[in-house]
Amino acid sequence: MTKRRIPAAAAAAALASTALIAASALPAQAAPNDVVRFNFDGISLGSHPTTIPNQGTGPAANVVSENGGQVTVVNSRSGQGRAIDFPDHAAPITGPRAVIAVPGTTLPQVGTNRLVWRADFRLDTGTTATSGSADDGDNLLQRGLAGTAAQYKLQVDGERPSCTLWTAASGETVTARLTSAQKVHRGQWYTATCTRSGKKLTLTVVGHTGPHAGTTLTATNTSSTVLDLQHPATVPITVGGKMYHNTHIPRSSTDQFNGLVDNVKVSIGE
Ligand SMILES: [Ca+2]
Ligand SMILES: [Ca+2]
Repeated sequence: MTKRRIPAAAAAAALASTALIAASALPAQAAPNDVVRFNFDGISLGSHPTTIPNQGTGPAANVVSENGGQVTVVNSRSGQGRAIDFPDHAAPITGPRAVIAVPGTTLPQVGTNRLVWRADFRLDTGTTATSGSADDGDNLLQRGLAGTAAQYKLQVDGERPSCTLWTAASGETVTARLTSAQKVHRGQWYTATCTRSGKKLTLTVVGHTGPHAGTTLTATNTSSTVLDLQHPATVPITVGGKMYHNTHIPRSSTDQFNGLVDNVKVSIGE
């Protein structure tokens, strides 16, 4: 029995290792179903770009600004080239905001297909958003808003990563969220990946630096039906905050992500 158990354990360890790599690495080549892929490499260090090249099949992104906000190209974690630094926390409604937006006009619908959306992130240290301020959320990646036709979202509000799906047609919201005991650490790099497959929603968070380095945290939830995600063409995919439609940031509740972002991907279908 012992001889059988050891290979099984080794195989399980190898599988776990493979899964960790799959969850944390962005493959060098885009897959046909990747509509968004940003690695931000090749953009000049220290620059404030207004457009972002898309290595996926979707269109290039625009940087949309309010109150003079801008994004800055900075060094990513080791081996990951460049990253994007979003505006620092600013509680007032007049604070600078900036969001990366992929126009929705030619984006394919998700429908009931498998959907994967992910990003690497490092939350700023220091000031945290206080409840009720105009900058009290940290939205990483999404298409659509709650209460509109459809939404998929990855956010890190309160240092607790979560994935959310919503459709008006079903009237259902499903969220997979880490527990309060699994909060991520500010100033450290993570990869957060949301996967919707059938009724199942899975969040996987892999730590790269700091106390969570090499640690994988997961959360799952299940919807009552397979949510059929249908977005109006005017709704963009956004990185670093919310937008009402292709040109407008909600100033009162941008949910501006305050920190660094890299290796963004949205993949529709198998
Ligand atoms: Ca990069
Ligand atoms: Ca914020």
